[in-house]
Amino acid sequence: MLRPYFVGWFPSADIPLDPPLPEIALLGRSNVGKSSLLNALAGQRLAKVSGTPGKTRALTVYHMGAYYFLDLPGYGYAKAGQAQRREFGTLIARTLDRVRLAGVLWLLDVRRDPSPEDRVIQDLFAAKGTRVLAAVTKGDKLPRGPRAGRERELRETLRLDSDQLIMTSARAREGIPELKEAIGALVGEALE
Ligand SMILES: Nc1nc2c(ncn2[C@@H]2O[C@H](COP(=O)(O)OP(=O)(O)O)[C@@H](O)[C@H]2O)c(=O)[nH]1
Ligand SMILES: [Mg+2]
Repeated sequence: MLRPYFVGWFPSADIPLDPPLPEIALLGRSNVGKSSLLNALAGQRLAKVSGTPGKTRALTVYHMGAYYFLDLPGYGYAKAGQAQRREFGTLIARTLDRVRLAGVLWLLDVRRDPSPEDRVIQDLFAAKGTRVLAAVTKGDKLPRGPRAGRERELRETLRLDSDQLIMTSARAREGIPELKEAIGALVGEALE
């Protein structure tokens, strides 16, 4: 199989991608563990893991073999200004409008309750009719018992189906095969 690779960094969401393949947008609040999960899925260091949030400002595209990841900047960065937030809102909305978008991989930190911004984003998914696959990140930060309870709790508050939410840990490499399978299903549905 082709190794995943970085395609490019784009200032706007209306860029054509060649060859045409199903696309999955990657979205979550900044510092949620997006780069780490992306690297775990790719099996190599594609994205830079950083302790400093708010770095990515545009769309970063990765070729993943059967599909593209469209990596969006993390939202909820406290130091982002009004103009930047507005620009970012437009980038997300336009990305969700892309014709080949199979769905969104939405990342949620295991230790945090969904924020008001998470709710706004979820409303946007509903308004756009975007298929959602939620990955809970940093599962290793909770012992197994509380982790299972947390998983159930998140599924209930966010009204997600059981196959729509997957517990992962990039650090412990847990939930990665399950997540790959769920992404494969989403990509497969887009091709039907
Ligand atoms: N314990 C733990 N920490 C993680 C995990 N994934 C990411 N982190 C940490 O969370 C911080 C942000 O990670 P990063 O992948 O850069 O998140 P991003 O800002 O969403 O791209 C870094 O300090 C990572 O080391 C994980 O699975 N477990
Ligand atoms: Mg990152």
